[in-house]
Amino acid sequence: LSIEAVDDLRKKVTRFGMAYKFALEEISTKVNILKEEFRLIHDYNPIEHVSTRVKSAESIMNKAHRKGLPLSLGVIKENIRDIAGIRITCSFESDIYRISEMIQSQSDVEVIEVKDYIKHPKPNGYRSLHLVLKIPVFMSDRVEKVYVEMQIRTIAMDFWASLEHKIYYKYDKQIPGHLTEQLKEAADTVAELDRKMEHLNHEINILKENDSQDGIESHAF
Ligand code: 0O2
Repeated sequence: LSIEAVDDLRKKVTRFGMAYKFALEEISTKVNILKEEFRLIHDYNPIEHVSTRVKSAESIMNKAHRKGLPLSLGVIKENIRDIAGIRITCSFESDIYRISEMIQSQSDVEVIEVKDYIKHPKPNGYRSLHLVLKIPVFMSDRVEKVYVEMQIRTIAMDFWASLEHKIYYKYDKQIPGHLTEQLKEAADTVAELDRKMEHLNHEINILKENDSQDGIESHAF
């Protein structure tokens, strides 16, 4: 390769990475707007925590290799759809679907895929709602459409997933059978806890409504 060609490639790769960073900034702004506006209108905050990450170059290359893809920017851009990732943690399961609906209904967001691992948990017990979205990023000379993977889960689901993720890598992706079983049991307990918390929240909301009808003030956290 000539010096010019290497320089051109470097610019392309840098620009490639920037588009994902900008896409995450855009989607984070959308989530923050929902969070603040929802708190103002409904006096309630459905979002506990938000984190974003751009997949590392090494991890992108490993995934491309695993999927048998050639190392071309165009092919990677189209086939690896979780380079930009945003994870939203909520208190209750119903908040997950509320947020998902609000994001999906935005006119500049294209919904590519919805994977509902809450209604259909993975065999290991993993539960979360995954959305693959495509959003426009306005660059200086063009509009770049970028895939973003959004994971929405409860605090309890997140607790389970972070432990499972650590164990998965500790045992080099081969979790011993007795741990797999215990993880599945823990996932069932998490699902039961989420159900109980949802029920409690529902009862508290009814009490709050009755209180406000009786003129008693209540404050949401
Ligand atoms: P990391 O380190 O979190 O980025 P795809 O090949 O993307 O089309 P895939 O990989 O099956 O299909 O996509 P899926 O099912 O939507 O899962 C992608 C991400 O969800 C994973 O990213 C994890 O973050 C999370 N996830 C999925 N299954 C599990 C699970 O069983 N346990 C835990 N802890 N997390 C899970 P990465 O790239 O694997 O990892």
